[in-house]
Amino acid sequence: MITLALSKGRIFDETLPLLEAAGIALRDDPETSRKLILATTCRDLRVIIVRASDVPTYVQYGAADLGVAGKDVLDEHGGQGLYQPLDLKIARCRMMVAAPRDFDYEHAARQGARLRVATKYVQTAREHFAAKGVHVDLIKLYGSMELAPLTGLADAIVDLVSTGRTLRANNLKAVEEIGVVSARLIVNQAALKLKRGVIQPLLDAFARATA
Ligand code: PRT
Ligand code: MG
Repeated sequence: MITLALSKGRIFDETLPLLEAAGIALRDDPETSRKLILATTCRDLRVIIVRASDVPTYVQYGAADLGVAGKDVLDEHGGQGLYQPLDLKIARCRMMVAAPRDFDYEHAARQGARLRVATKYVQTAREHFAAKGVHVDLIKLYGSMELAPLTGLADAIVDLVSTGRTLRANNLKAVEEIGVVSARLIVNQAALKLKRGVIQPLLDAFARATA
């Protein structure tokens, strides 16, 4: 038996078609069922539903053999113990710095300046501003980053942007791109060696489905 860790929402929704392309369907619907372990039509595969940011942890410790996680989540986690064979090219977005529409970011983020930045992505933000030579006071948040500059908590935020509608609705603008983000298939390194017979065909099917 192998275990695939997914998170509810866009990761789950966009991974389903890839599983279907591999000839695998789910026996339960996580949106209506309260089950956290879902059976599939493949006897050797089950799916577990965890928080998006917990997917790398489950795979790192081998509680799940495989998982699907955003590059944003993997960068924050660090990727220890994980083999990253595939960019699934799903759940795409961009990691951006954003600030109030009238904020002079160019001036505020010059070398040697000091900036207050609120974000869920502390590692990513720290590396980005260190590379620019900008000192940052990082304020860790767990959600609704957009509120931070509107309430005076921070000058700017680091967050994911897909359509840009959330920024626009809150009088914010993207001022800098940090990188492009998509979801990756991750595999526990030990599981890949011990269960290659079951895992490899699934990797091949995913690779064909994303090609
Ligand atoms: O929601 P929860 O706290 O449980 O976890 P999560 O937010 O990590 O999970 P989820 O399902 O929201 O996101 C899972 C993955 O989807 C992320 O790790 C990203 O890799 C990817 N992804 C792709 C996104 C987006 N697009 C996205 N737009 N994740 C979040 N957003 C948010 C963004 O943070 C912002 O609040 O959507 C808002 C902006 O969207 P637009 O369309 O208004 O620009
Ligand atoms: Mg979310």
